[in-house]
Amino acid sequence: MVENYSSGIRPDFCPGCGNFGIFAALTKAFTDLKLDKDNTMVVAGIGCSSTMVQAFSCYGIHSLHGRLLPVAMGAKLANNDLTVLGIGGDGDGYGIGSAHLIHVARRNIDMTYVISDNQTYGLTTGQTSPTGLIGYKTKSTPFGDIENPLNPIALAISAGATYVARGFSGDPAHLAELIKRGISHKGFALIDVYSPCVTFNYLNTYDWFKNGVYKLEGTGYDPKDKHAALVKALEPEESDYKRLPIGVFYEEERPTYESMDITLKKGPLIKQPMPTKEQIASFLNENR
Ligand SMILES: Cc1ncc(C[n+]2csc(CCOP(=O)(O)OP(=O)(O)O)c2C)c(N)n1
Repeated sequence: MVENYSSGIRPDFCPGCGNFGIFAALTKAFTDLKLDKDNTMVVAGIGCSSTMVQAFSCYGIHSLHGRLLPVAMGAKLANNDLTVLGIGGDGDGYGIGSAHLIHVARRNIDMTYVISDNQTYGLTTGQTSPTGLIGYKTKSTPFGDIENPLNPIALAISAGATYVARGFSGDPAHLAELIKRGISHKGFALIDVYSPCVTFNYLNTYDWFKNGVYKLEGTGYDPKDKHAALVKALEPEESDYKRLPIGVFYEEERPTYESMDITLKKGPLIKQPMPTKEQIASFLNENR
């Protein structure tokens, strides 16, 4: 039987929003991987992109702005048999939530984080975000953005993420393959998705992306080489955003946090017996 991952709630993005492509790619990835709905959890932050958590019929939490990673990590550590995904915007993940990103990446928690990177705070009606480009005019930067944009791919690789990819919401079939590979990867997978905000971002439009994106696959690029990955991550800024590589930048096999944690080696926490009152009391006494 083909699982239906739709909750029946339709995402209410603006017509033409890139998030539709991300939603389609996620649905395709879930379907192709035949994910068990009872064993899958999607955790979202707050933002337009985050609202898509409601459209899936697996477990889901709409958490706080910038706090999806601590919630997702908590879920994974409570039950490391779960397939955990995070979905949110660039403001959520690279702004208010950026410190969490660094530490979840270095711990190599086994989860997949898909970021809808529209270079804008969509839900709050179009302020510039940490990935907004210099010169980008918004309500918060009426004379153009003067802050250097953050490079999410370089950040994730240097922080220790073991799967780092970038897709384009205008190519959902390609994006679905990146998401499938990210979910199948054992460790922390970050998938940054170039995604036009047609309502508030008149700089990074579909045409702007289409003129720059090209696929790494088939170029002879080796995603196992960390140095090459960091050089490749710099390509957009060094080409003045004329060349925008998409595909897998980096992939490494490294033990996950869960596989090394002494308690989780005994199995998922939720399947382990609760400590007795006496055990807790003796533990507290020992550590006085
Ligand atoms: C702690 C906190 N600060 C600020 C906000 C207001 N807020 C809600 S969504 C958002 C930014 C949304 O942008 P992004 O994360 O890029 O997602 P998008 O809407 O573009 O998908 C902000 C600043 C909030 N909800 N909570």
